[in-house]
Amino acid sequence: MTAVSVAKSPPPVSIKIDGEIAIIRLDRPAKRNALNDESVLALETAFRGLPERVKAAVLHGAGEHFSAGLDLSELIEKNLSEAIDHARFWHRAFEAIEFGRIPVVSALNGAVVGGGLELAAATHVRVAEKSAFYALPEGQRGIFVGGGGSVRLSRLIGASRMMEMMLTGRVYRAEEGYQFGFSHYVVAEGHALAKAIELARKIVGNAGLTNFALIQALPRIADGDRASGYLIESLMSAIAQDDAEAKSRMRDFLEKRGAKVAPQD
Ligand code: 1HE
Repeated sequence: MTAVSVAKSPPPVSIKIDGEIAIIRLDRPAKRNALNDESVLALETAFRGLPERVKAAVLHGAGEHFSAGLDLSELIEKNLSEAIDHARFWHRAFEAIEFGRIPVVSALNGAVVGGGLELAAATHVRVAEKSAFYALPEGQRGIFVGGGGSVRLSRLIGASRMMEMMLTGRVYRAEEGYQFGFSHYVVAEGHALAKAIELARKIVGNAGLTNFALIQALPRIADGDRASGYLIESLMSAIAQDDAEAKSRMRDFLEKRGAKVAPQD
């Protein structure tokens, strides 16, 4: 028997932990960070496996593009039931981001398209560089979104704009996308990662219960009926204010030690 040496491809996702912040990078720049099964599983594993001390994460892509979306070389091989499983697998992985333990800030550049846009939509704060562009080429590829886009993007940018993007192949640039809610910031080329890390540092400075309420309670309130929303809000706000951390922060302000609210750059 002859030994066959199999060249192992480098991991599609890398993780760096810097104190309370995890920096997670899509690492297939040669394929424009297209998301194959291995990448999606690695993302899920990365987000689910973060150590307790990590309180926020930053997600970005290696190279000139955040992500070219689904690795099209994989979908072509799937039958009907495999394709359903595939979408459910993406849903599970992206849920680990949107409804995970910690807030996630994404740094976007170049292509943020298809499944890459669906991934960005699962993050809580999005910082785009001027090069970022957004599209849902699924319409042109003869398919539909499968990474939770019909649920998340229809809420983020509106079902009407999502429909228009997919029907016509519209590509939005960073500045336009900013106006429509694709990103919360637009920054100069090469600055998104630093800005995302700066924002993650602010986020970890919040009380833990506030961050919990924002990522777990708020989206459910927004999705639900008003009466349930008011109920959840009253419970959540009572729980948060009862915490020693909240009481000490409020005392700090009243005793002139807390920061005032001021516009920032
Ligand atoms: C890919 C993919 C991909 C690049 N799957 N291999 N997504 C799309 O329809 C977007 C398709 N990609 C593009 O339009 C362009 O590649 C980009 C605008 C993102 C970048 O352009 P460029 O000129 O910088 O790169 P390139 O030369 O097009 O691609 C470089 C390599 O990456 C090349 O492979 P190579 O082996 O020839 O070097 C490309 O084939 C490869 N590549 N994008 C596979 N997407 C859960 S449902 C979600 C459904 C979707 O996401 S559909 C949208 C899919």
